[in-house]
Amino acid sequence: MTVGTTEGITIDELQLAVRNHSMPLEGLRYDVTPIGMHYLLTHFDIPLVDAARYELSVGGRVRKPLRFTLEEITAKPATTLAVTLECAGNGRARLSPRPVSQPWLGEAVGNAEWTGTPLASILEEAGLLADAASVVFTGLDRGVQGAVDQWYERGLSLEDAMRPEVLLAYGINGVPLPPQHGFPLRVIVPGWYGMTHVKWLRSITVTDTPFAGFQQAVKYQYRAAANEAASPVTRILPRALMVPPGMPDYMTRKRFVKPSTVSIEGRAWSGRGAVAKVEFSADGGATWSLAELDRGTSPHGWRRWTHTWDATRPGEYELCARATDTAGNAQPLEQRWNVEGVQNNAIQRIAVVVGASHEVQVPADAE
Ligand SMILES: Nc1nc2c(c(=O)[nH]1)N[C@H]1C(S)=C(S)[C@@H](COP(=O)(O)O)O[C@H]1N2
Ligand SMILES: [Mo]
Repeated sequence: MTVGTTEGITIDELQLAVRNHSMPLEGLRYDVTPIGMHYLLTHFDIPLVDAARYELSVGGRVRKPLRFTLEEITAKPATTLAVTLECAGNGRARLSPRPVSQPWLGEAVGNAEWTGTPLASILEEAGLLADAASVVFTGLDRGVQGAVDQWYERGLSLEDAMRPEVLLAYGINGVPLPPQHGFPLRVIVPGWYGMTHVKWLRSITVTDTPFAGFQQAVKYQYRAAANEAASPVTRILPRALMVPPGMPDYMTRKRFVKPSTVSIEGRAWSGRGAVAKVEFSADGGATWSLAELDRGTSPHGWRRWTHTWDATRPGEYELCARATDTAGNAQPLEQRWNVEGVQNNAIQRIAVVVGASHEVQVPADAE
């Protein structure tokens, strides 16, 4: 099995990267991420679903197996929640050797407003049997991964599935889900990494044993080395990102800033507790100062942070941000390598040149 490469991005990885996109960092300026800017990750193909013929089935260890049309789901009590979604593989492409999969840099995130009906009430309607222990969500998309022919499936323990914030969502930012985000129905599990939020939901199956399918027991496992013990990927580790200041170089995205006092802004989140603090560094993480943190608009969504950077002295800088959550998790300065390249929440680093505008070297081939 290929676990990593130190070579340039392959055509296979590029193929994944152009199908699945991250959020441009300037998207951090919006409290609610515009739909087209929200990151996207689809393992196989986006299925074509006819809403008029769509049905969700609920079965397994329940008293009364049920089927719902989309109309029946949308007629149920609705909740709207702002939720930060992040792919577990965010940051993967910065590891060396690079685990071969979707080559994210650090921007596989978005904070959308999801509308749906609580999953718990659907499970209660079906009636859980005494031995119900786990809930399996199956998508309408099928493919081969790790030589296994599979429908995209993930499970949750019954306890996690019954949490009141877990939704069967049919809306994003006030409109029906677009095809790429799971039309007509998906799972939203606030606080958990992206793989949990099953799109194009076809069925919910209650089981008496934990789910052990490919995307659960084989993938989304944190392993420091191929032969080491695995621990499952679950909730999102803290991360802060900033909007890169000034203007970018087209190819390198290095920033150019005039000597001035610069307002820095960004967002921070954690699925393991509230964000407790965000720190800012202009010297590559050698010294830190506390940023100002907004209250945020949702317990499950990111929070805006700001900092005033004294960039009056010309020179080269490396800007960093670091989030710490109320559970005491802080972002590491360096990436921790692991087989799948998951849970990489090392601090963001942005190279900035501060110079008088006539000193700023804008590449001649800028398009
Ligand atoms: N059915 C299905 N659901 C899925 C996936 C998938 O490939 N198929 N990808 C998962 C992964 S790994 C992520 S990170 C999120 C991405 O959600 P988004 O594309 O709406 O941002 O969807 C999850 N749900
Ligand atoms: Mo993901």
